Amino acid sequence: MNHLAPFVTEVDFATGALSAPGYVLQRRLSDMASMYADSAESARILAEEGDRLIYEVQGVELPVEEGQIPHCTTRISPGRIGAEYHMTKGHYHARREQGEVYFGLSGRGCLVMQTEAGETSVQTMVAGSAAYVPPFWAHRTVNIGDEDFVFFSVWEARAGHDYGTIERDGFRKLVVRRDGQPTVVDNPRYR
Ligand code: PAN
Ligand code: ZN
Repeated sequence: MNHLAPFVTEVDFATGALSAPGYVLQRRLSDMASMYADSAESARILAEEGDRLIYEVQGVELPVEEGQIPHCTTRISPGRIGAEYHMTKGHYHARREQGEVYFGLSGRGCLVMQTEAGETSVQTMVAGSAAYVPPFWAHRTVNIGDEDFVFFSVWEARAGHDYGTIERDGFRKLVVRRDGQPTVVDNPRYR
């Protein structure tokens, strides 16, 4: 096991910027166009408006081994693709028995979760919300506000990310704007 020296990272709550990010990752519409229910609207935006930034992740780089605790920020820009709010891709942990903690830093979002057994949960997060993603729950975040939604995540290094299951099946629940309000609806395309 690597013996690391302690360190502190300063976090800008409004933007999620880290003082010394080990990595910065950007997800644009083209990286996830097929994940939105309104794929025709994804295609129209890409053709007419360009490849908009949906979210950015900034994290510390740690060895992938037992006992290491990676942490990062995620900033989701405000906006919608059709009725569906900007969101992360979402994933199960490759090691399903690994949970995670999210902490809201600014803005307003939803944490959409589900299990392979068919349970679903959609929780609202604001600045100061500490949300627990238990083992076995896939998780996706959605920006339901008019400003950036920013949160901090902490997980175990060996959890790993299984994106393929969600890319194939989607989430059972979507968060869409209906009558001007964020509304949770069934995903008509689920599996
Ligand atoms: C988070 C997510 C981050 C980006 O740190 O990785 O919010 O979402 P996607 O990974 O779904 O693109 C986390 O859950 N880590 O395990
Ligand atoms: Zn995760």
